[in-house]
Amino acid sequence: MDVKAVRDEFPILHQEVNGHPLVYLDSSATSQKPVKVIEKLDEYYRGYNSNVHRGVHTLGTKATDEYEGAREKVRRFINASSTQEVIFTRGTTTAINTVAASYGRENLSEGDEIVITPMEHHSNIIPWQQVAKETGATLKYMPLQPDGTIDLNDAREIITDDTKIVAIMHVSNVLGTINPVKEIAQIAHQHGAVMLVDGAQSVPHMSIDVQDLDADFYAFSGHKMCGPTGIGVLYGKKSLLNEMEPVEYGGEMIDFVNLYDSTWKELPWKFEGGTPIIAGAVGLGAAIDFLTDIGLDEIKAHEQKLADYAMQQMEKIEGMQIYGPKERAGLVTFNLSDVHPHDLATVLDAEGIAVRAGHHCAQPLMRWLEVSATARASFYLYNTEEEIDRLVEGLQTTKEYFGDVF
Ligand code: 7TS
Repeated sequence: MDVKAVRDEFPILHQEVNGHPLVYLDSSATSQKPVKVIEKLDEYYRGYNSNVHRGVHTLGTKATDEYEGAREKVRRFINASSTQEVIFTRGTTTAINTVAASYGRENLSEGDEIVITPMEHHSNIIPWQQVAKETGATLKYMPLQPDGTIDLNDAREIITDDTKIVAIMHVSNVLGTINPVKEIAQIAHQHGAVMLVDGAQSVPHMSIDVQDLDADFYAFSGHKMCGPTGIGVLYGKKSLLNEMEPVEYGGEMIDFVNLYDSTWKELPWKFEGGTPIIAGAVGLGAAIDFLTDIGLDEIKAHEQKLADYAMQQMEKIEGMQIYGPKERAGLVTFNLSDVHPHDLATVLDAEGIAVRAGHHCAQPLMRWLEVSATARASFYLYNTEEEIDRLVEGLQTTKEYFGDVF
């Protein structure tokens, strides 16, 4: 992969921040956008902005073709068997909430169990807490190994015939752990449970085949994969989605509306009430083209190299504590002695280096790690080893600045 050529596609990267060339190491929060995506949004708004599925006028037809064309691109990208299984949502959070509010409410009752892990993002915890409270189901946590991985024996133990839903992240946004979701889905299915995978941190970085994983639901966000904000995807198996009630009611999702009752459109529109996220979907389609042209395997290999290099360099720094397993996705979460991560991120920002600091929307995981917060450097296809060198220099500067805690 020619990283320089890739970087040329991202206008935002070519700027100075606080007098230094920007080093953007916060792609797990949101990725930057290539020219192709920016231009696609521009083309949409300048050329054929119009509502979809409604009129017969030319712009409306073009917008509908582009919107539905983007759905087909998503289908191919994750190897869903049909576009009926691809529902556009606002993001991962909305996708998971949709499953909890629809499938969860309809299929859970007292005595049933939902299994998640302590490493989940809040958006894969709270919807299950809420639906458990509403239905009387019990929320259970699969334990983690000391290095932040899942032992399949623990999965076999905690998933039982009482389990109705297993909801697990594919890649941890904090630890970088790559979870064995295919194997866990198999265990879930042996017990008649359905498996939801939070793919927010996997889809942007590795090739995903939902049929091979045999996930029943798979959720992800466009903005973390070079697409616009405000668009995401809920993949679901047709047999399950067909049985589920919509969560939002209104225009676009109906077939017939009578005074006291109505019927719904077929999949996937049944779950897309209201004017859909047209520009977002069209932009996501362009992001998928961009990522596919480069190749997900190339992207994964590049990030792997960066993560290995970052770990190697960072481990040499005295007072460095890195969290998570050795085998990891392209991110490094850490603390530097007793420097508060927010102070650390502020010093790095003064050097033009953007990292995330805080609890990363994973407070239960912070408690499991016995910290209140951490810093995180996350990598994507446009990052370089030179940028990691800049990070390491920045961390040395931080040490000098807060010398008294070392
Ligand atoms: N699941 C995981 C694993 C995530 O990392 C995130 C966002 C979400 C769900 C929610 O995605 P959204 O697009 O619906 O907001 N993670 C992060 C992060 O690590 N830093 O900022 C957002």
